[in-house]
Amino acid sequence: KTVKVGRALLSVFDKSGMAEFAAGLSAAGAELVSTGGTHKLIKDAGLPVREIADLTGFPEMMDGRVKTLHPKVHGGLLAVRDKADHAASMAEHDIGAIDLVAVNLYPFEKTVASGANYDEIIENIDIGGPAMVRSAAKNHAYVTVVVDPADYPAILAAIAAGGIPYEMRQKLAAKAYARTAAYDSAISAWFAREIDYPEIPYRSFAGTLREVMRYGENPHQWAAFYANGEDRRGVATATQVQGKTLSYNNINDTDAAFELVSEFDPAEVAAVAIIKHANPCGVAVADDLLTAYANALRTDPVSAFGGIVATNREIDAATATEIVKVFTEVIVAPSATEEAQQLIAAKKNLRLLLTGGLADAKAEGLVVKSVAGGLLVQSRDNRNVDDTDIKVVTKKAPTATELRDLKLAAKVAKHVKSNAIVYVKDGATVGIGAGQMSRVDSALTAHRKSIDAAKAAGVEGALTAGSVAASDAFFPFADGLEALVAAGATAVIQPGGSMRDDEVIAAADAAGIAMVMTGMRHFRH
Ligand code: 93A
Repeated sequence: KTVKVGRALLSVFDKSGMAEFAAGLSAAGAELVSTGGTHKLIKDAGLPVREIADLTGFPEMMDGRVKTLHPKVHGGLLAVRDKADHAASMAEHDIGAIDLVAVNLYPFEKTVASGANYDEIIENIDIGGPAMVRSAAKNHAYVTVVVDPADYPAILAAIAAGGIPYEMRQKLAAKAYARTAAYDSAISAWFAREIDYPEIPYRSFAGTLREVMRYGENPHQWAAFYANGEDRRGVATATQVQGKTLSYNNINDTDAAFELVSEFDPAEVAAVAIIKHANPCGVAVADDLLTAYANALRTDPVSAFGGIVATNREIDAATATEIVKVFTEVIVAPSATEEAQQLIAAKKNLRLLLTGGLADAKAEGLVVKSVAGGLLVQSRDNRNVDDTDIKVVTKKAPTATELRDLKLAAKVAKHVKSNAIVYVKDGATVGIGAGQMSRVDSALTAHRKSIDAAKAAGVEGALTAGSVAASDAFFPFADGLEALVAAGATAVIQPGGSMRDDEVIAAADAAGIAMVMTGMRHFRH
């Protein structure tokens, strides 16, 4: 499976390292064929080398636009050596095999960066180079493709050691396609800027265009929705049964809602999440969906207005009846009964998205975020604490009911923007503090809102009284913990790991509450 190089085709714009590489190939017995400038360099180095025109029987023409675009080149690169009909075609048309291609492309990106004019930039779109690179890379079973001079020494070393191994040719092929992909992306991006057509560059890396939206996060922003081919249930793969077209913000919020309910196994429990601006404003689990919805809604009925509702089980008529009473933008669920769909259909604008199942919460995947001049990429936060990770750190241990609620609070906190504080009581959130710059403020905001929610529910005091609370990250000082205690929390779950963990544990003991640490942080920004 190793390959010896009988013939090498060398055609490089960046000629660094080429004289040495050509000398090494030549010394190993390879016949060298080359294009204009590269040919001159190799010849001047005193090495035997053929001109490409000699191989093709055609002159380089049209200012070099057509020099290697010829069946004698591409046939020599693409032929499957041990296929009889390919071999017959080679013999019939006098096509000789080419075993190695070293190409680097016209400097399109540099030409753009230099401020060159339109015609100069167009002339620097390499056609023959990428064509050879792609042919050679496709036929890596036989052919070695080199697009980076930094790889020359390793290739010469492999040849000296008996031939270029298959694994090395595969890696070089992958690198080659990465180069031609980036090259074409650069061309497309330049074009789009030049002609003011911004949605085009995104097609090349973001996947398949689903739709161009009326606008983005705000009416003056352009926006589009792409499918990335990932086989994941959710807003990108769901069927929209009814309602208006989804907006940019709807899609973002619907995703947050569905990812949250996908954390809960429908065989164990019914779960409902109500989302506003990508943060939950109510989450509950129960034996049935109707109860879960009612309890989720109680957390913050004011914010639920205009929200997104997600469920982890099929929507039944009873739940649909309650959902449509509140102005809701989107409902997303694995499925909905006929009757439920009819009830929802009464609200013409309300979107109903059916996903056919839940998303795999444990699946790997990428999260991409743009920053000025770049992209940040990370793996999804696909983990939750195991029971074995949960360590009681206070004198008091949580009761079984508290522990169940603590685990729910921690799961919800994972889906709340940091700093996140989530109060839970009896399987439902009773206060959610999101996105504050201080953890104390998140604790206080959630408490204050729970006083309003208590009023709306006709309950004395705050809903957080007698609740448990989760924090997405450790408490840097005791004050955050003390705010939870003041809100009425009787047990707390948090990752721990602060320099002042001792002070925080002491404050919990002083207040007589239970606290557990998980060792797992869930920042979300
Ligand atoms: O103008 S091209 O797109 N047409 C071609 O047929 C062709 N073949 C090789 N450019 C072509 N090349 C490019 O020429 C190579 O990709 C390389 O960048 C350059 C090497 O030219 P020279 O050897 O004349 O310096």
